[in-house]
Parts: sequence; structure tokens; C-alpha cells
Amino acid sequence: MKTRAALLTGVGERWIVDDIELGELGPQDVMIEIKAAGLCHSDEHMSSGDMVIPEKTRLALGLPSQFPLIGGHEGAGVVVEVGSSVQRFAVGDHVVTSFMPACGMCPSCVDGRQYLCDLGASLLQKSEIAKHTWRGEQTNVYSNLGTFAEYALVHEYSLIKVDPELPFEIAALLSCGVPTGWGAAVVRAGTRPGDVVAVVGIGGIGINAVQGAAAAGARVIVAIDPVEMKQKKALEFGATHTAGSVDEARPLIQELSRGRLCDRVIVAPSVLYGDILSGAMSITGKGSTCVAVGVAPFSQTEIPMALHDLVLWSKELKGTIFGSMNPRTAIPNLAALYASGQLKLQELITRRYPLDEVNNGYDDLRNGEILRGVITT
Ligand code: CXF
Ligand code: ZN
Repeated sequence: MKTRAALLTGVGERWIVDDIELGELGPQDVMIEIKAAGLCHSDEHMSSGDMVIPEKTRLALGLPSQFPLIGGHEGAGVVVEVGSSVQRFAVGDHVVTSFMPACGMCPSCVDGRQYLCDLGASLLQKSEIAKHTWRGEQTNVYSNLGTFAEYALVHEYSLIKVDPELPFEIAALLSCGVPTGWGAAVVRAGTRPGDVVAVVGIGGIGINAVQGAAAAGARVIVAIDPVEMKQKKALEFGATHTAGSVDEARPLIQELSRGRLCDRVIVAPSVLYGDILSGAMSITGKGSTCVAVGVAPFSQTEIPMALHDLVLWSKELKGTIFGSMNPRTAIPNLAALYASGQLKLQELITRRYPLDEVNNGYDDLRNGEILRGVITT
């Protein structure tokens, strides 16, 4: 079956919207008519090359090219066809895609750490799961989803059923940015009532770390971002203070914490570099936690930081993916929080774009003009 989709052909290239040929519906696949797709920065990391495996390494490992790539991993839509062994989904169901599959059977899943599902190993690679072609060539499909399209063929492990009352553009946000940011603050950082929290980088993830920290009862939330629009938005989402940089925030945090610095620091810049983590660790207090969320270029392998602090101040530095949560429980839980008015989602959307204007959306994102853009049909 043919469908229109947005593809990348290589690093530095613009998105091309063209017809692709979807692969055969396998026994565990579900065909989705995509109604809304969020523009997450991670898709952009393929165009910028941050998440492209260096050619030498890729060839040494015998891996195929990551291009051409069908983009998009945040998405919501309606089930139009199910494979022969699919039992949990039926035609007409409303679903959200999850970039992290949850097979329920690998050691991580059975251990309750579905965000580390073993199937996640194939997220960046051409895989057996989706055999779509473009101009006769097999494509890579971002996170095995490819939601920048009219239709997507998705394995049932990567889908979560949602209430049909939930608007599609709202549901699409629950795919990645919202759970990742919210979980980074609430679950991975473990924010507690009374905490002093800093969020470094207020994009689609950072803004949700802010609202997660607020929901968890943080006393002080300092939102750090150079873009004024993002600082203002952060205040609407629960931040108590804003700053343009970590250096600007430091004296403020010192004063607000009576010299103890932050209990939790969540680091969610558009691109994660070692020196950003150094700054974040410098505002992390004694016995406190710094959580890294943003995607880093493969070339980033060093964090210049005061190593004696790790021991003498007993600091903790950790990473997180999908907010360290289980997509099958987190997505419905966050949808329920939205339904009861305890989670802001509508306010995250700055602009909507038709699929053909995906490049405009990413231009806006790069220029710091939007918090979240959504492709709608
Ligand atoms: C990304 C993280 C790295 C793999 C692809 C998806 N997550 C969300 O944006
Ligand atoms: Zn994402």
C-alpha cells in the first residue's frame, strides 16, 4: 500500500515528502491512520547527524545506512487493520505510538523496567519490523514507527490504546516529550515536596520536567533557557523563577536554597554536550541528583567536572530514557491527569503544520520559536 511520508536522505538534508510503499502487514503489526504527529527534536537529531552512527564505526560493525529514513515517532491515530495474531487492538481503536516498545517478555520488561525493553536496541536501525520502500530502496523507519506519514505500520508492542475522547493532537504529545520530561523529574530524579529543582533547557522535554516537578511539590523550580518565550512559558507551567543560563541561575539558586544548591537538576537541552553537564553538576547540591535527558552527539564522550564533588558531596549523575517509566501505564496515567485538569497539554502546542510543511516546523523548532509543533491531518 502506498502512503505519503516525510523522509530524510542524509545528514544536512531537508525533509522530502513523497510516496512510499508500506511493507506487508505482519501477524503482530497494526496499520494506523495517523491523525497527529509531534515534532520532537530527536527526529531532527538525524538531520543534524547527532544520532547518526559515524560511517567508520557503522561499517566496522557491518550495519546498513540509517538512510533513507521515514521520520516521526510522536503520533496518534486510528487502527485501520490488524495482523492475524493481534489481540489487544481492533479496527477503530484510538492509539498512541511509543518510541520505546514494551515486549513484556525480555529481562528488562519482566523486571518492571519497560523503558529498557530489549527491542529498543533496534530503534535507530533498519530492522525486520518495518520493510517499507522508497523508490525501490528499503527505508529505515524512525523508532520503527514513522509517524510523519498518512499511514504507519506499527508493531503492537509500540502502541498504547487511549480513550477516544482524547483529541489526537493531545494524544500525540503523550508519545515522547511529555512522559520523558515528566518522568525525568518525578520518577528518575524523584522530586519530593519542598525540593529546590532546576531544569536546564526548556523545550518539549524540559517544560514537562517543570510541570512534573511542580506536580511533585517542589518549593522552587528554576527554569533555565536563553529564549524569553520559553522562560515565560515555564512560569505558566509551574516554574517559580527563570534564568538565561546556569551562570545566571547559580547566585539565585544559592540564595533560594540557603547555599545548599539544588536537590534535583534535570538537564534537557536541545543537544547535550559535556560542558552543559558540568554546569548542571555545579548547581547540584550535597547528596543530590542530576538527571540527563537530552540526546548527545555520538562524538561527545567527556564531561569536564569536579570529580572530588562526586565523592565528597556524594552527588549522583544519571541518565534516563522515556522518563524511566512503562509506556503502557505512563501514557494512560498522564492522559488521565490531563482529563482531570492536572496536566497541561494543549498549552504545549505552539503551531500546527500540514505534513507537507514539516520543514517549516523544524525551522521553527531550530529557531527556538516553538515549544511543540504538531503535524495534523
Ligand atoms: C529518542 C531517543 C533515542 C532513540 C530514538 C528516540 N527518544 C525520544 O525523543
Ligand atoms: Zn521524542
